[in-house]
Amino acid sequence: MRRVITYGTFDVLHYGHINLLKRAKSLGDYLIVACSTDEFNKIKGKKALYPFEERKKMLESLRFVDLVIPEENWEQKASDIRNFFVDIFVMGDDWSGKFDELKRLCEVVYLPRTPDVCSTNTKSKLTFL
Ligand code: C2G
Repeated sequence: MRRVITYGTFDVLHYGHINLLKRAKSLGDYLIVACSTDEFNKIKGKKALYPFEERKKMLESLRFVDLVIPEENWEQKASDIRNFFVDIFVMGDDWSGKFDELKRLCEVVYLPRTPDVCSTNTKSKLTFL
């Protein structure tokens, strides 16, 4: 059982997120998604449109997501990897190199981002519909 983990806000869930999550799952058998809490988003300087509970529910509804846990700080990744016996840590390549210190604990994979879609421009497009 190869266990994969990834982290993010996943606000206004869109096909860029879905592509990332599907590819992350395809690298193993069990996908854990650490979803940024509203409090952590403040630390990240992000204001999500949807609150944590709703973003968590949407992620849990995806058949290729097996578990959603809260991401509460920058520092929890190493303990998450140990506590959940993670084999592969995955992020989009906008984070390329940023988490290489985790290579001492598990495989680290950066996947190409899906071009031309992000929560911010999705929100602005919806505003002008
Ligand atoms: N992503 C993607 N393609 C897009 C948009 C996002 O592949 N068009 C990926 C990002 O690279 C990230 C994941 O989807 O791996 C979640 O993106 P965000 O919700 O924007 O997450 P972020 O704010 O980058 O938070 O500790 C890590 C942080 O919590 C990551």
